Amino acid sequence: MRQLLTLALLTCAALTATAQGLQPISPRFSADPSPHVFKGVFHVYATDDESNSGKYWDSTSWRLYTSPDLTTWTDAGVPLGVSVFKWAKPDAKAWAPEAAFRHGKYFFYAPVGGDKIGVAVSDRPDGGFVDARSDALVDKARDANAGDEPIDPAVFVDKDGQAYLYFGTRVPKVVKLKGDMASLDGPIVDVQIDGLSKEAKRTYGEAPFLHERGGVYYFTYSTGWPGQIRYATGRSPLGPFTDRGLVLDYLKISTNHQAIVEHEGKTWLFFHDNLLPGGGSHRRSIAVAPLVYEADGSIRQVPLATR
Ligand code: FUB
Repeated sequence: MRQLLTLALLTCAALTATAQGLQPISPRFSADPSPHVFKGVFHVYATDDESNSGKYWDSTSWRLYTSPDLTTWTDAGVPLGVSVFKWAKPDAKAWAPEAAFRHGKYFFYAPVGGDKIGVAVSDRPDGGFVDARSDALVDKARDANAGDEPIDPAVFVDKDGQAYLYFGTRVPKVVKLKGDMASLDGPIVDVQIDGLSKEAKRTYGEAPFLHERGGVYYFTYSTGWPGQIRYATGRSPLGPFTDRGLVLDYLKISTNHQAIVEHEGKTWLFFHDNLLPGGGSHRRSIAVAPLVYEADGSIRQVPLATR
């Protein structure tokens, strides 16, 4: 009976999502997508809203979903939890994750407890992660200019091999990473976004993310709670960036968190929304939509109605 009910709910969810032009990638509540293509397979690391209390984002482990084609998705389970980090409290909350592949290793960047970012490493993308250090990579109490809330890490590796870590709530931060991908290389600096209206300037929220196309660096982020996804462009991963406009308007959810991945000449925007039955601000679901560039390199706003 329970299985029948679950099936009915899932069918209902799929229909609802189709009506909105969106399909959640999983029937499991999940958020803050970090999409990557590893060995030709999409890997999406996520905050696990299914295992939180339903009242707050207090899950203590992350979740992984994989797909060969963005249509068929597999729930690959728990790649790691905060328990990997011995310096973290066992009940520290596990928020928006990030991953990277370098030197034959998979790195996982883990915001833990809202005030630290850990880094773990593994030989495979779906598990086996161990702490890459014995302390946090970023620590609000230790590192100058780490900001009020060092969360939402995003890693960008430039063509010259230099890696950058972006993070931060309310003020976006960037810092270079050393070649080991597990140590900071220099000071943490604020990301400068020029050309914002006074109102927009006040509303930088979270979810900083960087990607590059044709020598242009695109900095995307969420404007707050609730959040639009906006973008700015620059000529260096360190900025400054100039505001270019909206990527995604408000959805029916109190947060948003985007990431962009390119594969086989196509670009995809991952984000979260409220698509599943029983969904809400702490029960989010991940969706993906094509991202289209205009001839001048500007991003066409993703056509999802404000809801
Ligand atoms: O999932 C918890 C927090 O909500 C994330 O860190 C933010 O990006 C927001 O989506």
